[in-house]
Amino acid sequence: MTTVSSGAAVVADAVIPAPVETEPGEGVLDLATVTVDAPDAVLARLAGELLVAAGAVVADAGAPVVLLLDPAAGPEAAQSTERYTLTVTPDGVTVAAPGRAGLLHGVRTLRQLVNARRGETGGPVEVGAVVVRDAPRYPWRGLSLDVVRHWFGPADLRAVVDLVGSYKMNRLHLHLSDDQGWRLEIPSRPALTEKSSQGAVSGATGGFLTADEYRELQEYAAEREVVIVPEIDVPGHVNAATHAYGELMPSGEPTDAYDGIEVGFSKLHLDLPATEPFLRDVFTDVARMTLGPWVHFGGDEVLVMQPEEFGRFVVLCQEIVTAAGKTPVAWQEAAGSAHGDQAAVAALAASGAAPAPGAAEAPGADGPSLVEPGTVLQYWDTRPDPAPFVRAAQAGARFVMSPADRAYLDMKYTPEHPLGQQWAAFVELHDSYDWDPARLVEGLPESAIEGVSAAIWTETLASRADLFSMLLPRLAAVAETAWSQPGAKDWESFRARVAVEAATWRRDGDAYHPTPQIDW
Ligand code: TNX
Repeated sequence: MTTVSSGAAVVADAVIPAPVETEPGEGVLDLATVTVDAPDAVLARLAGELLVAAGAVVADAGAPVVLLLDPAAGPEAAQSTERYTLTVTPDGVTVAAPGRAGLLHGVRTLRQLVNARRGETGGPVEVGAVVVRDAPRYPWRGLSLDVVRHWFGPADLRAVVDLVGSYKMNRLHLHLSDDQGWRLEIPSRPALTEKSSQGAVSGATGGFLTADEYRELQEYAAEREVVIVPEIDVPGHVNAATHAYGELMPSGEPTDAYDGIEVGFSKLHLDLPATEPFLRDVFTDVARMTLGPWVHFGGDEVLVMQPEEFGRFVVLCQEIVTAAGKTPVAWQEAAGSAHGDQAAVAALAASGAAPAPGAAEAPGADGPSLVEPGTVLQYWDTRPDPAPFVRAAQAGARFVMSPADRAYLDMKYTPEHPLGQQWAAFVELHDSYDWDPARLVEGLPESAIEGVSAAIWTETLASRADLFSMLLPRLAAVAETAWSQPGAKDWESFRARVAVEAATWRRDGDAYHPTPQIDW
């Protein structure tokens, strides 16, 4: 980070994720009253809202905040379409960017600069003169959110969109089906939500997005340059589906509803006549209802299926999603890796279930990869042998990195933490900050890495406060790992910036965990 500090300039102490380049100037701009000028009315409204949140008033005659499209904006040589240049002088603000994402990012940076000067007690709404030139390291910077184990409805989801957007993250991946519930209306398969949407873990109340609510959420996110990535998890994690449709079971009988938190016990059966039509109906509907280019078909933790059948599911789901016009996304197992927790696999096999995949016999383990070029694999379990991932990358797969011991924000901060799980690690703020996505998987070329996603599973998280207290402050750490170049990251600087940003969380009433790693 080429940051030069000067007097009151607090750029280096304010902006998360750390920008590429900042150059403090002379003087201060009063932003108590602003006039926003933007290429379209939506951008003008959103920029106004961000500045109002920072304490400004939007009026016809205030300090000019001008958003303008400019292909030359951003750091020299930056290629990302999300790059921007923010210029503050004592006379006004200009945000220049080649596209609307960069314009929003510039305003998000400005919001943090104002917040940093304003502090807790509501000091003057102003910003020091500065030029910030910025661009992301990776194109995919996201959060994966489980809305099955506990249900989070449209208002919570909009709050999450705002949160991820504020740290310049641009994907919200929603885990919409699992053993405990089905959370998205599927017009061709109405029983999924009629029969399987009301449950959740430990008898909690479920819910689902209607097709209209799903569209509205995607539009809300798209305005903020956040793409919703829907996940329907198959061929495991499917008890909500087999509860709704008995034809998906060899017995023809629907399975019982499930409100526990075990994983890996349920599965579809590819050789039943009902299975492929079910997959085609569901994924074709989801693709039709989805504005963004991706559909996630899951593929994780099928602990009770033969590798050969699992491989055929992977091939079929890629084909269906692609035929529906979307790019497939799947968990890392689709590369043919073994499940990392061999003890769990053995226990399930011993319980009478079918033998589970082992590393040697997993599909694609030593033959050609089953993954098609362009398919996005989400890496989460750091235990398996990396060879299948390297082969998938050679076959053209793209990788989104969600290492559970760093980026799973449902992991407890410490052994004493009241919420969360601990199977992967205790993940304190420093753990979620101090890692490099390009150095996780031995032999995986950096060019195969599409980006980074934090993930939060909600077995133990029942309210928005639970959720946010696990996300904050760690989401900010993952956001910086996804956006900022390794050389721009600095733990001490990050600690200071988190303490500054916390004023915003307190003002907005957002729950966060007051980790002792920060001088709050
Ligand atoms: C593993 S991560 C899962 C989820 C659980 C999570 C809990 C992944 C692809 N599968 O089903 O909710 O652990 O941390």
